[in-house]
Amino acid sequence: MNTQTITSSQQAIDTEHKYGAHNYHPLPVVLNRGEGVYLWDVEGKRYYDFLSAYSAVNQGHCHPKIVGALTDQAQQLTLTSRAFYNDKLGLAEKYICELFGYDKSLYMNSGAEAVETAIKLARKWGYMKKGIAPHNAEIIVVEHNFHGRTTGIISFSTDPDSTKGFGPYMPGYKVIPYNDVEALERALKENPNVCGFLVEPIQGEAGVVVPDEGYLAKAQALCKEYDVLLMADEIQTGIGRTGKLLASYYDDVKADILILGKALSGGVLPVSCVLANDDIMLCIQPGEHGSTFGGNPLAAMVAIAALEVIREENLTENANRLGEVFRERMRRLIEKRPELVTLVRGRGLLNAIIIKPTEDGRTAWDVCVELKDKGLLAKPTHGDIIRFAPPLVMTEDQLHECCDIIEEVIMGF
Ligand code: IF1
Repeated sequence: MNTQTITSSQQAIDTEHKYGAHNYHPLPVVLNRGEGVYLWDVEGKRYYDFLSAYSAVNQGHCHPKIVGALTDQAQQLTLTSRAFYNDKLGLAEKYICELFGYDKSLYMNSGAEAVETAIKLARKWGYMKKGIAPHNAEIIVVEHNFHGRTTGIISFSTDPDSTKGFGPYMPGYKVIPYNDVEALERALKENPNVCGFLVEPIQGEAGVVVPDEGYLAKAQALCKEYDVLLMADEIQTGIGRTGKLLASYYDDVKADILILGKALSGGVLPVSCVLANDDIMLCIQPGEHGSTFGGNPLAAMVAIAALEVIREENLTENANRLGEVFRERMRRLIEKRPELVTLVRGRGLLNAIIIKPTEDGRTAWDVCVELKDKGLLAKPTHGDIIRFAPPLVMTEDQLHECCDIIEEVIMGF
């Protein structure tokens, strides 16, 4: 076998199966090209992308401006480490601080790293500013959270797939139900050593769970009252996806610690970032946190370009408008097949529908396989949920075409 080329989907799947760890169960499609809202498989078949790499590709695949920033900078300087300064990081720090209204930013790479950074920051603040006794800081999190895969983060996951067999788990976390302000108040009252409340404004992995209006605003008020940092994980919900620049803005909330990732690079590189004001961010001193690649000049220029594209192309507004269209189309579909599709929910272009398993045992997975055959890629989750999250550069005509495909599959299922 020629090790340099893959010529068929089956060959790619077999090679991954033989040489790659078996930590995923992908849909059987092998992609080798992307442009805007489209992906192509190795046989040349075109698909609409309705996953956007879990919302990392909000700006569309291979956006020319972002790829341009990448290739320009790649020929100039890619990495210095933070042992020295580079002439691009400051630009990206200034850009993101001004855009989101924070004093300081701290760039990392993956989302999980940014969450770990936020946790360390909240704990440090708890000891330095709130006066919590050493090793006693607690962070409140919610059920069905998804914040990443590190041993620290899975310590407070409630999903057995994420945790089973990976213990021992790290202490210092309290899990409460999502969308439950009373539970939050009880947890805050119960323990004076709480330094942070970590929450997704809309739960992604849980199946696009949108909390009640005012939940985050009430949580913020409680955090203020109990001198606790509100930490918003907007890695999936941020950067235009939900029809606002941040999902927190639906509740007029500005988190004390904001965590971004995914679309911060438009899917071109792993780039994440933590934002906070000086009284929090300056609790971490030189030598106390870092990363070889975090804040590299390549990532800096990519991040600036990725954020500019969101603004220049009005992608947030487009997500908001198309989200309404999409959910309306899905509601009409539910009226036609209520025994199969039971619910549509979401905000902007982060949406999900719930599929009831059929009597002969076919599930959301089989719906996704049929969607794939008809040229639309989406991923089932938790057995009965399908997440629909196309790139935000989609047009209304394209969205209707996609809804037609979904409707055709659902009606024939
Ligand atoms: C995978 C899920 C989505 C995230 C939030 C932190 C992270 C994520 C809110 C960590 C990552 C990804 C991970 C990816 C699948 C995807 C996912 F199904 F697993 F939950 F989007 F819904 N906070 N979510 O959603 O960021 O370290 O991965 O950069 O395959 O594990 P990361």
